[in-house]
Amino acid sequence: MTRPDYTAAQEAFAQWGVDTEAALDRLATIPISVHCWQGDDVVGFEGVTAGSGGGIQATGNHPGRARTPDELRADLEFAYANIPGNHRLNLHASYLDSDETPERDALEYKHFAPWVDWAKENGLGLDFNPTFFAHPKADDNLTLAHPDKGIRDFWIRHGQICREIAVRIGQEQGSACVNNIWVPDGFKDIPVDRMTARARLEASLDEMLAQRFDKTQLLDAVESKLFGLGVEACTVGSHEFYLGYAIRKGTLLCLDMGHFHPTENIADKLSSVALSVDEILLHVSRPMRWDSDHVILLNDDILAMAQELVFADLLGRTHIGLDFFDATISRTAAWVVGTRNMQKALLRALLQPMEMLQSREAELNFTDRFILTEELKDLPYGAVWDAFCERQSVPTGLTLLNTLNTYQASVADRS
Ligand code: RNT
Ligand code: ZN
Repeated sequence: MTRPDYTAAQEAFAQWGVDTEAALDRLATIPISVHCWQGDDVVGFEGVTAGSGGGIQATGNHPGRARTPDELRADLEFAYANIPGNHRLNLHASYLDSDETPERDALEYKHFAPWVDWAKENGLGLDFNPTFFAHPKADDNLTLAHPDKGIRDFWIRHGQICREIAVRIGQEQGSACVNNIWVPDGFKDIPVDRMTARARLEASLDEMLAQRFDKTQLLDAVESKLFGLGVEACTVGSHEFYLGYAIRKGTLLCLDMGHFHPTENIADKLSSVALSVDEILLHVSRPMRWDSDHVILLNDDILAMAQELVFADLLGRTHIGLDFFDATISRTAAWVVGTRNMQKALLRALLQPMEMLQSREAELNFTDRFILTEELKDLPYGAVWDAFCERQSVPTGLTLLNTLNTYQASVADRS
């Protein structure tokens, strides 16, 4: 049954020439790659409890951290059941599901096969990441750029086998698995030879990526960063490094919203980057003063990102992944609300009278653009979102609150 407030909203948007049904249909086709690591504070299942390393850190000790693959999958099933639409899971190599304890350079597809089976059963796509942190061979905060060839070779091998695992996942699921490469490499204090470090990183990446795979099965991405804890002075894989690398080598470029100077507008980068690389990967995140990986809010940064994706027609070649982790609140609530915020932002963008706005700008009628963008903020987006959730049988409002709290209570005795 169509609710009266949706019918009223539909009419309100129709007056602006916006078809809410078309927006809802489009929204339902946009997958979000939900990151596995929000569920357990980036610990993983290698039997290591030393924390994440590499300058990334989940803070807080809220009860309910998933300790096993089964617990993480149960939490994810709950989360996906409360997120409208069909989505993906972004898995890190440290989240293997196996009784074996292989070293990072000895991982095999079989260690991830339970995830693939589960993803198939749940209609989820899978993405993948080699794990270049939280490991003794990464303690110098150098991996692919390490001066020691033995350490570089270890990580090159890890990267190679992760690509083999990812391509197999792509074959199994019948669509491309995005394999994102982020390394923590950098220097705490001012280096005197940045060039050699960057040349090493490039050579290692070249070796890792040398084997060609079918792009319908595997898409490699590279993720830049401005700085991290412990590598304040220099990150080897900077934005310029990877932008150039992605353009020259034909990989995807991953833009993490926490990996730039706090005043930079990440949404502004999309159109520039999209002129030079075919496809983009996003790590949608919320930095607060630094790369703090707060859960994303429905704030201006996210709205701007979604609007650029829609207005620049980039949804077809942008993979939307999330990257946040907060252990001070319910982890499942963080997943659900954060992912829904990305969807809400996309819905708002899809509900804009884009051509009207763009034509005013093309006419240099900035006054109209200003008036219109402000008036559009008052349109009844919430009623359209509610209709989306209702059709997809997921709760909203106080029912959502109760659902999230009930589940959280059911996992709170995990120690
Ligand atoms: C770290 C990067 C990276 C990680 C994940 C766990 O700063 O953002 O993407 O958060 O790989
Ligand atoms: Zn990231």
